[in-house]
Amino acid sequence: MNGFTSILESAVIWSMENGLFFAVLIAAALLPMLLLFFLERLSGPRQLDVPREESEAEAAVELAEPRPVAAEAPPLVETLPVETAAESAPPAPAVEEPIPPAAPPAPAVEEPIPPAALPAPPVEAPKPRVRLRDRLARTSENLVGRLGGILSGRKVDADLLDELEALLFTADLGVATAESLLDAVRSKASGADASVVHEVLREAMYEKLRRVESETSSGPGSSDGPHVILVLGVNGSGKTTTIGKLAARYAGEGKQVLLGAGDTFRAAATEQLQVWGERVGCEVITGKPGGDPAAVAFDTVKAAIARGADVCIVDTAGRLQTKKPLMEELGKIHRVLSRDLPDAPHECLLVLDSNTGQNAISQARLFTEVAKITGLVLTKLDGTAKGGVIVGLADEFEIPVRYVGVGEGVEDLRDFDAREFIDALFPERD
Ligand SMILES: Nc1nc2c(ncn2[C@@H]2O[C@H](COP(=O)(O)OP(=O)(O)OP(=O)(O)O)[C@@H](O)[C@H]2O)c(=O)[nH]1
Ligand SMILES: [Mg+2]
Repeated sequence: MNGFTSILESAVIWSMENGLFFAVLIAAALLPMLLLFFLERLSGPRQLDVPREESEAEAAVELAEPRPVAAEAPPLVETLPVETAAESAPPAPAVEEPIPPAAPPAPAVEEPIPPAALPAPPVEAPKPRVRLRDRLARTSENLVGRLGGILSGRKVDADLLDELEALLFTADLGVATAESLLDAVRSKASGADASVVHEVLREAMYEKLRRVESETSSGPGSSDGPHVILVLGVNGSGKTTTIGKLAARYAGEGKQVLLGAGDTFRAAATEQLQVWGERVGCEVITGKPGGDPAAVAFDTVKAAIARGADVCIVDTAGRLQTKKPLMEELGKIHRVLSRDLPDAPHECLLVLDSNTGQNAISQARLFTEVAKITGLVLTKLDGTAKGGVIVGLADEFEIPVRYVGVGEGVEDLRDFDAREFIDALFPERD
């Protein structure tokens, strides 16, 4: 080092003497910098260069992974595992390819799904109205079909009248009605061609049914305040189902409907009505299980007045017409309905299952003793051969038949129309 300094001193003296002082000064300043540079190169490759290359490769793999999903969205089963995708797609071309800006993975998730991509809600297709004739087919066959068998090619004589009597007595019309129809045949068709019997019976039955067609003015709006309907009947006759169908019909007409779960007796009866309430979109007033049904009836009318409802329909527990205390309970329910609304109930519907045949006549007899029945509903006419009972009911009670139930669907409650009913029962021969 001393040698180096003495060389430097002699060089400076020599360069000062020879006018080269400044050139030597610059060279002396550059020399340490050059030394440092070479020392660094000798100690190994620069650390910064390596990670840069690696990070580019990683970036290539990362970008190569999501792109096929975002750009092409292949089915999941065909998606290659990440490693395989990274291996099969070389990193360099993946980086070079421009990433489509419109489909980066994260924003694609956050973007709201356009409405067109949502699954369409199930739309209940409106069911075509089934012909009443098809629904009454079994009753029609039992009554009119059998008639065809005994009438063909004959005259109306004593033998034929005997056979006709047997037929009418087994057609669930009721004894009195069967006799009255037989009288009509005797007086209008004796000695005539038997084909006339068909027409005589058809018109005689129509006359009986025509008298029990209900007034169209007896519905909601015919009095001030809510139109109150009380629904009665034996177990399983179709009360709750009829209430649901009726509520749907009134709601469809734009009326505000309220239901009262007056069947506090049967477990799940309230829930059954609530299901209908949800389906129809109307409120259901409920009570405690085993509670007083009259209290529910009272609360329902009160709520209907308070809400300004157009119609309120009160369900009741099914009861055997032979159980006296249960039948007396109906009288109480009937009375409390009129506490806040003197005219209520505006309708008291007795629901009768057509399958019970002549027992429906016995039910009607006992229910009319404890409640002022204003209308009948004949249910399940679609699955029975005993629908002839409607003629017997019309004949004996002269209570309007408000509706007929011809199926379990919400659209299967029909207004009773005597002409339509007779036409369906006595179809034109094809
Ligand atoms: N086929 C057919 N079934 C009906 C009709 N009306 C009611 N039903 C069915 O009859 C059964 C009994 O009906 P509900 O409405 O529960 O009878 P309910 O009188 O309220 O019975 P309880 O509350 O037990 O007294 C249900 O399965 C209904 O779907 C109808 O017109 N046709
Ligand atoms: Mg019920």
